[in-house]
Parts: sequence; C-alpha cells; structure tokens
Amino acid sequence: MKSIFFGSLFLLTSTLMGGLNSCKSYPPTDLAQNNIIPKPVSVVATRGTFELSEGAMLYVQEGSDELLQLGQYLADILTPATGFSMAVKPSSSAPSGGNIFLSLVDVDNELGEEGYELTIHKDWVQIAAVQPAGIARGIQTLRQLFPPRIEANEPQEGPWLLATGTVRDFPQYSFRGAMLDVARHFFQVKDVKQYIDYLALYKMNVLHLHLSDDQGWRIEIKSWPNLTQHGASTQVGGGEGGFYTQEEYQEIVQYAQERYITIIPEIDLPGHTNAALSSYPELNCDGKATELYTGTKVGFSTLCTKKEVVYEFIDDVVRELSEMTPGKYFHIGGDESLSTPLKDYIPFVNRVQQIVLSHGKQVIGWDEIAHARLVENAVVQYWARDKNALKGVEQGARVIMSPAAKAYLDMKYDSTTVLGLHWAGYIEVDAGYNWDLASLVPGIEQEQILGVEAPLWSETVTNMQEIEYMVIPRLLGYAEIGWTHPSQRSWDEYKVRLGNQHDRFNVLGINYYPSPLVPWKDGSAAAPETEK
Ligand code: TNX
Repeated sequence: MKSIFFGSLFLLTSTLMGGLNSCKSYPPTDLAQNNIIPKPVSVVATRGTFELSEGAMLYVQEGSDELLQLGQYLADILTPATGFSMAVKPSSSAPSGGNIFLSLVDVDNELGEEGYELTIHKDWVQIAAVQPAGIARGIQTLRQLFPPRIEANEPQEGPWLLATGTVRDFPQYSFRGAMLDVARHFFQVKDVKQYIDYLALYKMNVLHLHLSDDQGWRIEIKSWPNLTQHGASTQVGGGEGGFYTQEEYQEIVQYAQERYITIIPEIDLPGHTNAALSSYPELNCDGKATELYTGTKVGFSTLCTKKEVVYEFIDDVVRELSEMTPGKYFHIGGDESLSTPLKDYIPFVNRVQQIVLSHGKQVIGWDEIAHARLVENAVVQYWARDKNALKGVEQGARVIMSPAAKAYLDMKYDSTTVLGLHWAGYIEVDAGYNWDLASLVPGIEQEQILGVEAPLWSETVTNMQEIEYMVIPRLLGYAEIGWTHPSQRSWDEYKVRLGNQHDRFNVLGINYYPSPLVPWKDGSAAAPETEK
C-alpha cells in the first residue's frame, strides 16, 4: 500500500515540478543517472523509487559479528541526517517493508573479496557480497546514492529517496591506497581518522603511514623510548611535532579495520633517519648524536649499516610495530639513501628484508630496493625510476604504482597553487586522472601490478584544511583508477560526476580545490522546494 501511495505522490510531484522547473532527477527514478565514484561495473535501472523512512530497520544476516558491525557503521552514517533511530538486528531472511538488509552469499567468483551487489527494490534494499569487505564497499555506494545532505551531522528534511535497480560492482585492483606523511608535519589521531573516512567513502582500502623521517619519529617504540621522547619533539619549520602512543596507533588501526582499510606502517631506512640518529648516538658511525632537523632537504642521513646495534634496533622496531599491525605488509622505505654507498645499501636491504620476514610480514619498499636481492613476495613501490621497477619485476616482485608526476598529492595543481611542491611537475585534476596503471611503464603489465597509491608528503602541509586542499578532489581520481576498468573511464564523463560532488564536499565541510576544469554543480544540498 505504502509504495503505491508514494508512487502516485511522486507522479503528482514530478508533474508539478515539471511545470515549475526542469529538474529531471526528482523524484529519482533512473538509477543510471548516478554520480558514483569510483564508477561501478554495472548499473541496471528499474525505474521505481524507494523511500527510507522513520521506523526502517537495518537487518543483517544472522550469525556474523562482522555484519552486525557493518550494520552499525551504516546506521551511524544514516542516522544523524535522517534523524531516524535505525536499529540493527540479525535476521534469517530478507525482510521487505522499507528495510535494509546486509547479507553474505556463498559463491560468486566474479565479485571476489570486495565486490558487492546492491539491489534497491521499491520496498527494501539489499547489499549482498561474498565477504564483509564487499558489504563495506557496497555501503559507500548506497551512501553516495542518497542526496548529499545525508552527510550532515544534524537532522535534515527528507524525503530520503533512491531510484530502484541494481549495482553490481567489483574492483580491478586489490590495492587502492593513499599515503600520509606524518613525519614532516605531525597530524593528530582525529585527522588521521578523517583521512581514513575520505578513503573509505571512495572505496580505497589502504592507508600507508610514513611514520619516520629526518624531521621526526612518530610512533612510540617501548624498547627505544628516546625515539619519541627526543626524536618526535619537532617537525618541519620547528613546530612541536608529536607522536602516536602505541594505544593511539592501535586506535587508528582499529578505526581503519572497521572500514576494511589496511594500515601499512613505514619506517624509512637506512636514509631519512635523522630523528633516530639524533635520539641514539650509537646508530651513527661516529657514535655521535646528530642535531634535530627542521628543514626539507633529503638524502643527508644514514644509519651506520656496518654496526650490529643498528640491526638490533631495526629488529625491535619491526617487532613492536608488527605486533600492533594486523595487515600483512611492512614498508621499509629505502628511498633516496644518497648518503649510503650502494655497496652498503644492498646488503643492508637484504638483511632488513629478513628481519621483516622473521616478524611475519611482507616487505614493501620504494623502487630503489630493487637494487637488492628481493625476498619472495616483496613489493616494489614505483615512484621515480622505470629501471628500478623493472628490476623488481624481473625478480618476481609486484608493483604499486605511485608515479610522482601523476600521483603525488603534494604536487601543486598549477603554478598558482600556494601549497605543495613541483619538482615532479604540476598535477591538475585531469592529469591526475588521465592515465592508466598498466600502460604507464612499458614492460610492467596488469598481472604484475598490485594497484595504485597516492602519497601525500607533508613538507608544506600543516593541518587538515591544507591536507584536504591537496587531496580532494584528486584522491577520487586515484580511487577510480584503481577500481574501474580503463575502458569504462574517460575524463569527459568523470568530470561531470566529480562536479556533482560539489554539494557532498560542502556538507562534509571539505576544503577542496575547486579546479576550473571541473563543472562544479551547485544542486543545493537542501531538500527540494516542493517537499517543504
Ligand atoms: C621524494 S618520494 C621523497 C620524499 C619527499 C617527496 C616530496 C620518495 C620516496 N621520497 O622524501 O617528501 O619527494 O615530494
């Protein structure tokens, strides 16, 4: 009854609205007219409308704690703006009557680990997946289909309508990430959580934390307390710096885990280590502690690769950090070790890889580590040199694509951008989007590519507003590059979907870069006039 009643009401309102203005999308009846980023594999519209109303329940298939948690995650997204008190309940079957149902299916080879099928019927909504991670991605699609004011923190006017149909979707690449450099400038736990929320919204699944560099050591290591007592006490420009206690790090890990995002910790070795060298004199070849450093030069520091204590130090750090990290990777840095002769660098990297393996983790390193003898399952992160990445591939390693000239979130958009650097060029929003992982480096094919990562180095970036300005909207492009098949992508079509994020960014309060290349569309995030 309810849906018939609403159906005729829609007809009436749309006829009225047709006379008043030409807004074709209200009430929504065409699921194909969506602005989902990253673009899904397939969308089939069934030309009806679903309404989420007060009293709707969030049912999850019984027997899974993970689904219960995901149900609560979805409820927490929908509750503040709708004002509905959505209860999350286990259920053995799909309930209709205006409810949402999250369920797992036994087999669907195509969907894989992160795929999902979202079906919006007139009187209920279902997200089905093989794994909970797929449900987590489907939740973001459902979220994006609601009007932007769904992102508000206080109750907004309804109605909360969705066009009916099915979104069937799965990613091209299993690794879709971003990096945050918390060493050059330190960012509080709440900022890291905010960053994680942006990744989650666009179905990214990795956050790589650059936890140590010349200017600061940002993670508590209980067996080497001076790393943070001394080595965390400053940052670029001489500010007060900071670090994460082990509890805080675990809080970040858990927050990410609840969003099906893997944290990859990086301890950059053997260069980029001045903060450690300043905290413990014995890590230096001359046995003397260095001064703390607050500038932005690179390549001047190195651990003393010949000293045994250096490997004891690394073993302790990798052990403590690995114990707190459920993800399978440990990033050993390895970039720009300009003060470490290659004849010392190679045996050093060989030995550090063994340490990582001994603590049960898989090695990732910047592309320079391919000079060493890579261990099984090592991953090379391409940022600068084709030759290094190819060397890695020849040794059987897989590659994460982070080409500085395309994917560095700290590169300026153009010559007028105040923040950022431009040593790798300017990266306007179109240039950040218009490339493909498998055709970037001749000789590196899709099978050898794990995925994409966009790093944000923080020499010039000091707070969340500045992070947002450099990251949004380019991040959405990298999310789509990792998720969507290249044959389904084009800048001309993407920029329209991106322009339609205008209201969502505003409701979320994001200080994004309003690129002149994007047709930003102010659709007014408020409820349509005729409904008031
Ligand atoms: C190069 S990329 C670096 C970083 C800097 C960055 C600035 C890489 C592996 N190393 O140390 O922060 O450039 O864009």
